[in-house]
Amino acid sequence: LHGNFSWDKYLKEQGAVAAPDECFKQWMDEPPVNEFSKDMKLEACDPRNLTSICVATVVGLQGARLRLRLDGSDNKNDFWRLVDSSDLHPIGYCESHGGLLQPPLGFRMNPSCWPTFLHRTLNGAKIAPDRCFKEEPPTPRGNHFMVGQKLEAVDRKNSQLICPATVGGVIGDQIHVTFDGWRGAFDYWCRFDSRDIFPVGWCALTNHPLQPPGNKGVPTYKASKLMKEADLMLTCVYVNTGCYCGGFLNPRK
Ligand code: MLY
Repeated sequence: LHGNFSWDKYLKEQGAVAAPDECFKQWMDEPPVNEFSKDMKLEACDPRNLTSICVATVVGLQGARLRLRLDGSDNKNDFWRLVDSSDLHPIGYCESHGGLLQPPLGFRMNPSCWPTFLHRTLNGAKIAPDRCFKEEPPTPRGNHFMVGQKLEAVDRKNSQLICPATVGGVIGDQIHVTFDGWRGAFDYWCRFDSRDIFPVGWCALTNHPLQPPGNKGVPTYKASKLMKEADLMLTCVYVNTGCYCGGFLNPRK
């Protein structure tokens, strides 16, 4: 149970089934524990420039996810990663693999300031210990999703949110994630092994908030009843023929 939303009740109401756990990359039997804490620093791939590894700071935590901000970047490009994401590494990873830490895309300062900035940002910082980083789960062998199955999915336009969703389509390695109760503006296609989709119950299991379904799109029972009433109302429009009605209404009809 999550706030007022219960998957059990909802699945029954909808006559729908949850996509089986085995469809997902994410573990259900042993969800990763979030051992990070706020202000810890780590290395992360720059989501806007995937070949760069940058210094990141944990600015928020929710369930098994971290809200990250790249050091030297602004606060408008925060992003979320699971603690078992392969995009995350302890400080020192890049250097020990022969790489150099890069300034983030949109570095606020002159590029020539980067070495000094890097030195200062790490000096005396709270460094995330190795034990915080969890192994990435194995990838299922193929795409076993089926149209109509329910899941929990990250709203990529509001990536702090995880919401009830339905598989709207399956093509090759891709599934169409459609958000329950929303008209389609948030829907997206992703690979079956995406880190943005989770089995029903994942949020409850990892103590992450789950949004309730929206109230748009496919009308609920109550909404369709109201719409029928509105239709009936439209069949009896009383016109005061003494008034000027404007160009759309003929008072003589
Ligand atoms: N304020 C935004 C939030 C929409 C969230 C939709 N997700 C949950 C699918 C809006 O109403 O557009």
